[in-house]
Amino acid sequence: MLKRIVTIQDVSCFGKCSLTVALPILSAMGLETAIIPTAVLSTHTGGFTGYTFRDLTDDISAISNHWNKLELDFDGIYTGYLGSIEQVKIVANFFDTFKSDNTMIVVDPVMGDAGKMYPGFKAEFADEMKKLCSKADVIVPNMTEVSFLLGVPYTEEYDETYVKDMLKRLTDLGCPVAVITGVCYGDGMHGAVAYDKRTDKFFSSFMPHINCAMHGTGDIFSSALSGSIVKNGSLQEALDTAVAFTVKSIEATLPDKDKYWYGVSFEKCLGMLTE
Ligand code: PXL
Repeated sequence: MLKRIVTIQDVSCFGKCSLTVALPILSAMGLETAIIPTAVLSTHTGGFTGYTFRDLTDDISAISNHWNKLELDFDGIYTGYLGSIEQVKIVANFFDTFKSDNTMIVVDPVMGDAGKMYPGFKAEFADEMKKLCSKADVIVPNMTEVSFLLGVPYTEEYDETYVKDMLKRLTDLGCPVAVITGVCYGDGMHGAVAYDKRTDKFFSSFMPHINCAMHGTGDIFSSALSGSIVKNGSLQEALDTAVAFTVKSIEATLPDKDKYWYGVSFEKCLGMLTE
């Protein structure tokens, strides 16, 4: 039987991130994938200027109300980029309506990268995002988002002890599992580290670091992680799948990276996920 996931994030019509990445990845993994688009932008905001932004906040509750009447249920709910504090509150209500004992909620608290918030985000957004994280089963911040969620300074100089401490503090927000993405201890490896508060166990997956920052890698990672967790339930397997798929996708982009500066050529690697 197909498992069913709904992913809630924006449509960036050009540029390969959020829904245009999540939908193909989750479908390739063999999940029935429903979507709720939270906004439609002509491009993403990372490197493009003059983009359009149509807010779909009112549609989120309307879609949710219709689905509630249809008595739809989901094995997974995965949220990414949300454009306003109001949207985060509405998504929290969506969790309350659709969460059952069998629903795995993954929140990627998309807010920024490389120590900075994305355009249009303000500090108060992080407070609302913290509340959404408290309702999740798994949260997937990068180091920048960790700093906004926990109110600690952003740093690129850290060690394993620091990451483990941050993970424990993230689960204190209320979610049983936290995953930090884009972890690099300066030893030539790059990957993700996770903590499961219920068993007090840490997990990690690393591959050799590729020294090239690309847009959309976080969404690729979170999509593959969410798909794997909903399908199989194993955190270690999900980390390995998401790290390998993200790294292979980055590698596949390198030959044409100047032409495709706006996104990752993950399409070349989708076959890894269909097996
Ligand atoms: O990849 C995260 C993301 C999602 N959606 C939009 C963005 C970004 C990052 O810049 O601009 C619209």
